[in-house]
Amino acid sequence: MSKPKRAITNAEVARVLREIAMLLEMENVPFKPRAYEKAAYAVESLSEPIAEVLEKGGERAIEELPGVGKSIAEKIVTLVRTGRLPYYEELHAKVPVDLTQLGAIEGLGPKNIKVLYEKLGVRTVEDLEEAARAGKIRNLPHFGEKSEQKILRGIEFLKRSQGRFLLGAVLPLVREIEARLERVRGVRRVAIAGSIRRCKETVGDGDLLVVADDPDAVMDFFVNMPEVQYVHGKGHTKSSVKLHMGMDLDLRVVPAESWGAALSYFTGSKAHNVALRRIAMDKGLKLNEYGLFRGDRAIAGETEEEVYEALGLQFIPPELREDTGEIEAAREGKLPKLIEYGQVRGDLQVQTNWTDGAHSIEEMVEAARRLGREYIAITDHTRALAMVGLDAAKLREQMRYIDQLNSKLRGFRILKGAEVNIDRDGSLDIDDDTLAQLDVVGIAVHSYFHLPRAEQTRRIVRAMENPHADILFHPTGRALLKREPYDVDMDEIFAAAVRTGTVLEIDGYPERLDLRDEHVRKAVEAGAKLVIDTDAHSVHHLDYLYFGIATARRGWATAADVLNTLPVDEFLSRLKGHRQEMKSPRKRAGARERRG
Ligand code: DGT
Ligand code: CA
Ligand code: CA
Ligand code: ZN
Repeated sequence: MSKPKRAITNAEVARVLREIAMLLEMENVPFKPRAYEKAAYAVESLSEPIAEVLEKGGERAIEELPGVGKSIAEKIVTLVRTGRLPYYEELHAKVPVDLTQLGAIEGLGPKNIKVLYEKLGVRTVEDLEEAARAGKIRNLPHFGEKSEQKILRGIEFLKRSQGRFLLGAVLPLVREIEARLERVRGVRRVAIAGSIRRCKETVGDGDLLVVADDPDAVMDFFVNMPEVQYVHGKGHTKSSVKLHMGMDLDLRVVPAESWGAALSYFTGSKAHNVALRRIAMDKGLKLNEYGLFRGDRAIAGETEEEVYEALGLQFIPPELREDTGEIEAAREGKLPKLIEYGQVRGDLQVQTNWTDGAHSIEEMVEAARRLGREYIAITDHTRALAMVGLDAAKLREQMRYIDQLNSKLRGFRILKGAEVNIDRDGSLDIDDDTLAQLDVVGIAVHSYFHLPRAEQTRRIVRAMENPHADILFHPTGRALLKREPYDVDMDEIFAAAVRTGTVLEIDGYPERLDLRDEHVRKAVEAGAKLVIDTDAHSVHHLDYLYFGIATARRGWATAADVLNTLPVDEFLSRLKGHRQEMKSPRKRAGARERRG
């Protein structure tokens, strides 16, 4: 069967560009690998399909992408127009291995992949596992028994991650499909259910529900969408498809009078559902996806609210439905009033083209304003990081520049910040005098990820004790589906946060979501304060705030737990006041005098 020709996706183009970067690195080509990586990143960050960008704006539009020069633009054009790229194919022929999969294993860089191929013929992750289990890797130059073990752990992690997708990678598409379904004739209601509605950080498959006058028309529409690669099944009440991006998507048509019961059932989680059903049984009722029944008579089912009410529970927001205490709390009327999606006023981690971001300070400000933010902190990386970081002099130059920009702005504030590296011993890589001039000092681990637990914990706590440190960025350093967090005693971090007044970040970048939901809950219980931000490296990332807030909600956080729900002046005085009070009582008096 021949399939209709399909435009190459942004993810596929990015993948080829990344693999070129890896292949060039294997050959020790200088600079170019980084350029290809940047280009991959730019393509991936596009909000529009690259094929449409090309069609509308021609080759010029491709060249105008941040970090894309003429030569890479030409290659992208070839790839998009023909679906192939001879330049890539020639390079790949020399090391014909599954670069993306092998490269996804932590600690395995392009050069190692090349050695593994040339010495052991490793082409796939399966080959790699076999070689590692046979003890063949420890004998290679630059490898040892330790790296062999590490590779095996990396493979395990990869297997566990397989078949799951980042919420941030799937939500825009599923929402778009939701909107399209709303426009199908006879469709009365549409909702996203399942783990996506609960805002779980990764998603197995997508679940959509509709109420429709003509179910077959919806199903026809659904299985014929251009994103569909394969139809698992098509029926009158349920259809299931596989999308080109790899994820399965289920669509169910439900009766209007069962809408609430079905939405509750298919939102899950399974554990939450089981607990709800038990409560129904205890009341002599029966709960299923069609409604809540006494005998044959439905007593609730049209809305979720009435189902929870009939069960004697407060309404439970989807983000809490994991059976981790929400049902007990709802029964006692003690659910927290969760932070709302519109309540965060400012973004506190934003990178620009002063370092590894794609856009200028002005562009980030403009985009943030358009999204309704009242302030953002510019937090470019400092010195040590990958040669892109700012030193103290450059940071001071950026501060003066921001002062100038601020003097021209009305109703918006740019905060002077930095993402300062924590050195191995817990010291910071920018001097105290410079740090003292910043509005927002974020501190972060970007090196020595593998220190033993006690040492890693001590290192981070020591950095938090620096009187200038305001926020601990991405406290665990995990990369979802990619890299485990570093080994650190989080209870000690929460205690240190309270003791030193250092605020903990919920980084909303979909691959991080760090603190994660469970940690948020513990941090809040410990009495630590939080901020939610995006870690944006491009204007397209600024709406990742949504995922950060979702994580905060999944962690039972209220607006009072999150400092950047405050207007800018109050926010700053809480950030600094809290800190100085805790860290150095004398300093606080001094600051007050200076402020007059
Ligand atoms: P996922 O797709 O792995 O990210 O997680 P979910 O929660 O979306 O799970 P999924 O797609 O298998 O099912 C969607 C919801 O349907 C799930 O959250 C609860 C409900 N559900 C599915 N199967 C069962 C079941 O066997 N028993 C109960 N009580 N509920 C189920
Ligand atoms: Ca699902
Ligand atoms: Ca499903
Ligand atoms: Zn960082």
